[in-house]
Amino acid sequence: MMERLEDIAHALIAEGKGILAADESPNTIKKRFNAIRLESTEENRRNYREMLFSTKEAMRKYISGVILHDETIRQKVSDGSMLTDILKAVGSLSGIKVDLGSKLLAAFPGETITEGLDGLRGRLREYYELGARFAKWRAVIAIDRTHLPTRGAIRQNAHALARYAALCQEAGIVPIIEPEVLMDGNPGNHSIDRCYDVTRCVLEQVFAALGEARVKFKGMLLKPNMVIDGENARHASVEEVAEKTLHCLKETVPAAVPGIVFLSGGQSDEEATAHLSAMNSLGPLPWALTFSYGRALQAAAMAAWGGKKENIAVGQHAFSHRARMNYLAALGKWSQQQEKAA
Ligand code: 5MM
Repeated sequence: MMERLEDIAHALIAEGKGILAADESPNTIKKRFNAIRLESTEENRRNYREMLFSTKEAMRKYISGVILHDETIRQKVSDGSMLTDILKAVGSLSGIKVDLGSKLLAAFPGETITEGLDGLRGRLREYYELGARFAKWRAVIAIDRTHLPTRGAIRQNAHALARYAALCQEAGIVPIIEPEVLMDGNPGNHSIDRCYDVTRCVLEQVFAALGEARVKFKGMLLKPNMVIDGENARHASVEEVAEKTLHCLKETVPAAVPGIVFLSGGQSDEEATAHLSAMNSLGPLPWALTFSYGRALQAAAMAAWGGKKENIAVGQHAFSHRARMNYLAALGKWSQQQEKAA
């Protein structure tokens, strides 16, 4: 059985494979289901996730692990087995979102702090028993053209990420550290250079806090945003995003970290794939670069499924396609031709 933190981390980033982030909290999944006019009931959430997890080709070949919500890790399918048994059967690792969401940070207007440290040691013990071998904690960093984020908010979020990561490693669970500088945030009109400066400052603070908390870099993964201009001011080319993101990561992320698993953060499906592939084609790199996408892996599949049993196969086909495209991108081998050939 794979129990060393390093082995788990390596399995998550092996040979072009990446992570499916399917840990939407009730609020988030409700918004996604609203778009396909589906009520967010426990049964619909289970059916949706069962549809994804039983996509055999995608799960076996391209997805190394799935980040689950607390509800999902405890959920059973109709024959009484656990949803996580489907993951085990295809050799995919179970991960768990352990943060309790971002809340307004007192004295810092417009900024948030992620909660969930109280009682975390006990929750991690339980999640380990339930089969989780990796976890995720997302810090949300607001960005604008001039004032946000503040150093105070960055440091407080970095501190929380570090305490979370040390507790995970103590429990035998690989922490995914997700400091997300919002790409689709309001007003979303900042330049790519502003995103570079903010991301660099955030990653510097995060790695300083991780070092102080004695987190083992070899037994963790980083889930960052890409360096990109705000959603309402998109000008940068694929090459510029790839170069600036890599430059920023090389300046801040120690080579001992085995892998970087990006979030997609409001990029279109194809943008998220193209950027990842462009970065990997600029190797060799000190760490593996792959994906831990939520929206960019799921959006097409969810729309094709639409909550209907008879659409399960088309939903799975759409999911398999995106998973394969991102697998190719993680190997630096994605192209427009492959996108269209499918
Ligand atoms: C799947 O969404 C995750 C949970 O989000 P909420 O706590 O807001 O419900 C989220 O953390 C996600 O993993 C990251 O934002 C990356 O997902 P994207 O969609 O940006 O790739």
